Amino acid sequence: MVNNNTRKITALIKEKAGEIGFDLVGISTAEPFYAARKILQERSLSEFIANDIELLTTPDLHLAGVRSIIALALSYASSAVQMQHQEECYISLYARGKDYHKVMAQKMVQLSEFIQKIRPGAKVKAYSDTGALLDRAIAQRAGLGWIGKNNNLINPTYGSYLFLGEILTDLELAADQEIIDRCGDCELCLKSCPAGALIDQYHLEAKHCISYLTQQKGILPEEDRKLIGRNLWGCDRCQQVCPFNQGVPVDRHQQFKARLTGDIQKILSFFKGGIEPAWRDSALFWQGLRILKRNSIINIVNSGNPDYIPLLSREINNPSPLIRAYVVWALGELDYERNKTKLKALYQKEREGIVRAELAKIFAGKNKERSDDND
Ligand code: B12
Ligand code: SF4
Ligand code: SF4
Repeated sequence: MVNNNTRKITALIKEKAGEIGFDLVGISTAEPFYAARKILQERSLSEFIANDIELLTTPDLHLAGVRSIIALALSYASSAVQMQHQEECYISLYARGKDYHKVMAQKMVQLSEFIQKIRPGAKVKAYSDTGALLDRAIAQRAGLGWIGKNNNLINPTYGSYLFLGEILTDLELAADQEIIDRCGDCELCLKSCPAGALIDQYHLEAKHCISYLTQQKGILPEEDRKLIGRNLWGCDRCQQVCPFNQGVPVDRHQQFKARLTGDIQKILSFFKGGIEPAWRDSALFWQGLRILKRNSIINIVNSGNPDYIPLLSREINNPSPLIRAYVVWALGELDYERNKTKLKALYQKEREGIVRAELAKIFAGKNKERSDDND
């Protein structure tokens, strides 16, 4: 039963959230997310989230006695929506500014402190992409938007370029109404996904998503390298085409203003201890420099531009076997004839299995081409 006192506290918290700078705030009840639980039982989850469906859908397992969840969102919509002319590869909007985990955490601490000031002893626990809870399902129940067919949470005013977070609390707060799904007959996102990762409405096959591939560690199969296309980090295609992202307010937060541009030469010139702070301080750095370099090399191959060969050749003795493996693959792909002497010499001295495997694949492929030509 929501009484006047509950309404008053809820209003105070919402007002404070606005003052702190959150674009959206709503309240969700804290019952388990039964509908999501059912969906998750039929989906394969990526390794970027805990594989524990109970934990993912039961707020009480995160904060004993939880009664309400304060759902929060910050817009990162930017004027730099498409790939810019001078760019060699695309960086998703969410990773062009300051790391949102830090920005969200700082603002959520401010709001949590306020809650404990007005209600001493109140329990609070905050997450933004950091917990084994479903940020989108919580935001949806709190009325911040609906989950679209592209799987993103969409708000009618701000679209889907939103970072989500939540504060669990044992306070009783007045819950908001859910927003009805407005996707209607539209299927633009499904039709535009370059990887075919949206295998059905509301169904993302995470392992095919380009965003997933650019974050996955290690050696990727060749089909996945191709799928990455000209994306250095993440992918925004299914959001770019969404009608609800057209004409939304942009550049609302200084911290998320696009600072990074897809500059392959710059990334390949970085070395451990010599990375520009704006790059280190972005959400794209969480898998480390090696993965960024790997993605740059994949982008070079996908550009098909042999002008990069001298730049790549400088990396042939890189101490990381992962980088060497991708460099030899790239040299073979861009211009085998021009690089074959170099590659064969390398095969004689290379001891690392992953690099030798890439070299062996190149030679086997070329031998096959030759025998096919002779048939
Ligand atoms: C792992 C992860 C990924 C993985 C896998 C994502 C996935 N959907 O499986 C990868 C790396 C691919 C990824 C990509 C992206 N991510 Co991500 N990711 C996460 C993370 C950590 C967990 C999400 C997860 O695995 N959920 C499990 C899946 C099954 O649940 P779900 O995505 O909510 O799916 C719901 C719908 O499918 C819906 N549903 C299913 N069937 C049906 C049917 C009907 C009729 C309806 C209505 C609904 C419905 O119910 C499901 C459960 O709620 C969350 C943070 C968090 N802790 O929640 C961020 C998060 C979801 N990611 C975020 C972002 C920004 C992105 C990218 C846009 C980044 C980019 N530009 O590259 C892309 C978007 C890709 C896309 N189209 O979804 C934001 C989303 C913000 C928003 N507005 O929605 C989050 C919330 C992080 C944050 N706190 O801001 N991500
Ligand atoms: S982020 Fe890119 S690859 Fe992933 S579902 Fe959207 S359009 Fe497809
Ligand atoms: S592109 Fe269309 S179907 Fe996809 S999320 Fe946006 S409105 Fe929904």
